[in-house]
Amino acid sequence: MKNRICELLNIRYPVFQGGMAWVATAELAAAVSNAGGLGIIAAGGAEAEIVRAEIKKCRQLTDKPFGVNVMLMSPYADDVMNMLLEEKPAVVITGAGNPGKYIEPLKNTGIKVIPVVPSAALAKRMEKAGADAVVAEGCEAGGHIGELTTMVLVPQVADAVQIPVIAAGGICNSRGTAAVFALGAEGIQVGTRFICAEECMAHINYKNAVLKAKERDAVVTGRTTGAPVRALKNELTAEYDRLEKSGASFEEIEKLGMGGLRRAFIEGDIKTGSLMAGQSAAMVTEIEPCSKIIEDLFENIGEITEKISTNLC
Ligand code: TUI
Repeated sequence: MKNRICELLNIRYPVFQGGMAWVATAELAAAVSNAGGLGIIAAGGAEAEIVRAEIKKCRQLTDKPFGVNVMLMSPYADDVMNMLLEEKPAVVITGAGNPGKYIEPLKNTGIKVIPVVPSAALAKRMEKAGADAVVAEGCEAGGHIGELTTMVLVPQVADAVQIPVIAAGGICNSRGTAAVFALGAEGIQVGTRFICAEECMAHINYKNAVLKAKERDAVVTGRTTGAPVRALKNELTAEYDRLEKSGASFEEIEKLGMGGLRRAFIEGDIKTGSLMAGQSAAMVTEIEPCSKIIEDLFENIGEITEKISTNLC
């Protein structure tokens, strides 16, 4: 394929692997980049030197471009950004906040900057500040989410900016790809399906929980604290709900979640771990190599669009 995203980033397929905290390691990112997409290492809540080591590992595993996702709620976000100015990955993707102050230094270093936005208003601000593209992420996504669905967010962002838009949230197959391209996207970001990639280092229990998930299993907690998170329903999400309803403080609720991702990813604790995943978990049914996942995301797009034309007349 050849479109603005492929040309901007020098990649074969306009697909980003979501920057999932803990899940998006050097191994996963390198496998995605080697398969022609954009692999992304997630900084999550990690210290800068840990992220630097992942970048170095990724460079051992691929000579293709890859990105680093910086979660702006992390206490280490400033340190991570300073480290990235030295390491110069091809792309920095930001999430969970406004990256305004970082855009200029990153761009001056030759790094492409692609913020995740939950609204058209923020997309416009990011374009003005010099972003190269934006990821419009709907609330079908896993992890920390905004308010709007992919269906209404993507067309509004696509109309609001001239820079390319990558759609995220709920996309896990070629029908999803065709749908968001119809909404104005020029690329896709896929998270949940890559949890079940062969090259993903997540504990097998976490992968199996995604494979087993049904359509209503990826639930949102934390709406009252202002930091809603979508994850697979388990004892942890039930306890979150209970605490929220009891009027517990933000700190108390935060404490409950600490270490949850680690428990899920490393220990395979599917009861009390945080199994962040999007609504598309219900459509993920196999553990496969990244190359197969990427091919499948762009398979038969011609047939799908033909079917749309037939159904419309
Ligand atoms: O960032 C994500 N998803 C994430 S981050 C994460 S790590 C975490 N761990 C524990 C608790 C909470 C998070 C897990 N999943 N997605 C991108 C995203 N960015 N979604 C929403 C936003 C966002 C929200 C507000 C981006 C910008 C924004 O700006 C607000 C402002 O300041 O204008």
